[in-house]
Amino acid sequence: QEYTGIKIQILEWPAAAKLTLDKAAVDTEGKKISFIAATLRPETMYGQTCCFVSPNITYGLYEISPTEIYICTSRAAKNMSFQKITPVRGDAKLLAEIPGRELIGAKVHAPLSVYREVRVLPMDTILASKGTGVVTSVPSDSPDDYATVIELAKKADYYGIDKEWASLEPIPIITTPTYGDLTAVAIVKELKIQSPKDKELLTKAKEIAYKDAFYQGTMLIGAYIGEKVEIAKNKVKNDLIAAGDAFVYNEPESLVISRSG
Ligand code: ZZB
Repeated sequence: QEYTGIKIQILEWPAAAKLTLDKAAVDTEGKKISFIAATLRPETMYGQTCCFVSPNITYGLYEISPTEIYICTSRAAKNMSFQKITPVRGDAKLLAEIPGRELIGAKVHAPLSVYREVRVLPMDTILASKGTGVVTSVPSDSPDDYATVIELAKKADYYGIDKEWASLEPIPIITTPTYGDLTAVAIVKELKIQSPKDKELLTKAKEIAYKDAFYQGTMLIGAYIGEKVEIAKNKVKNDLIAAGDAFVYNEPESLVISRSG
């Protein structure tokens, strides 16, 4: 599986994370520190409304260069180390470990998003065994993301977040003849999905959403307005990479098979 690793840069740490980093004596001064979200949909990055981490996963800060640090699972860092992403082959230098729940509320910059600053929010359904353990939220085009932000806004207190963090409007990114301008919103309604726990329905919704956008979709925003998604996808990806905001991240085949089993 080929993902695009999107760099979602930290602008402001939550207090709990700051404490942990201080204890680990991590020097963050003047460094670019980014969550790495693994996505199959780089063309939807205009519509990012938040960045998800799992409250139940421990993340690592990995030194990528003297000035750059990535946040992801250790499993992903190991994979990256065999893809010329870390300085030393087979090695990712761990600077500190940090529990996902301490990262919630961080203020971040998601490249291309129409929202200049977004927040890190919890997503319970993130798998540690897939991607980087970080998921960027595009509620307009990802049924899982839409179901999750609705749940978070509904039960903000329970999740320990500000309701506004989960209440940014989905942005129309892609239009299709079948589902209109907000594919995920339309499919979640059509399948009567009630919560992020409706696993089977969400799997079905995701498949429909992928196919619909890829084969029928046209871009409504960004540098490739009016172009087919099929074509724009790689152009947006290449632009993100050229700008230093993304890189190609491959997942070993065996892991791709095991995650669905
Ligand atoms: C942004 C995005 C926008 C995504 C969209 C999808 C969609 P797949 O198809 O099963 O391989 N993802 C990445 N890592 C994880 C993880 N560890 N646990 C749970 N979800 C994860 O899933 C790949 C997609 O699932 C990725 O692409 C990511 O969300 C999420 F409009 O990134 B995506 C119809 C889907 N639309």
